[in-house]
Amino acid sequence: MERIYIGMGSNLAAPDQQLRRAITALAQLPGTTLAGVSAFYQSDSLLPGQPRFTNAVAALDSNMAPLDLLDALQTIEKDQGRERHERWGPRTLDLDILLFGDQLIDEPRLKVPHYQMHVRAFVLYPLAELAPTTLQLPDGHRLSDLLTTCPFVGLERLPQE
Ligand code: A4P
Ligand code: MG
Repeated sequence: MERIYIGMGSNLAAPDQQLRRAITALAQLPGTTLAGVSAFYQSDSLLPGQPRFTNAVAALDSNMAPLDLLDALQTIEKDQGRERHERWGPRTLDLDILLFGDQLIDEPRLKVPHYQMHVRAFVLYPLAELAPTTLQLPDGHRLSDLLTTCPFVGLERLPQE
């Protein structure tokens, strides 16, 4: 079993509903338990001219292999109507593997830790709701240090229902 953190994002077609549907799908993955979900956060897109994003992080305990999990995440994205026209285009659902236990993964299809998680408030603050701030990433970064260098700016934590 590995503790896995998944970053979720949507900026099309009722983002909150997209995330809720994705959470249900994650909980149904084989050999996997949903261990927690952060609050939802809104922020402007990093890419100008795109709708605002809703983001959240989910914690999974799973015995799936990393590439099998990536395949499963891409199937969930597809089921929820994601069309890959262009990289970085607006998306109904983006599922990224942020951390996979303490594994460093460097495969053509999969790099873990996720390459941009260190500098993204919409990843780090929801992650900090689920993981201890003493968490050390396999690349040596400590979550508490990343939070210090990445201020909570432009992020709106949505009230939970
Ligand atoms: N891939 C490699 N490593 C991973 C990983 N750890 N998890 C590969 C998931 N996939 C990984 O991803 C492209 C390829 O990355 C996959 O085929 C997989 O083999 P993609 O999801 O098809 O493309 P993408 O999402 O357009 O690219 P990417 O790099 O994930 O986009 P970003 O950098 O995440 O940017 N603003 C706000 N506020 N919130 C957001 O969530 N997201 C983006 C997207 C821009 N601005 C944003 C947000
Ligand atoms: Mg992605």
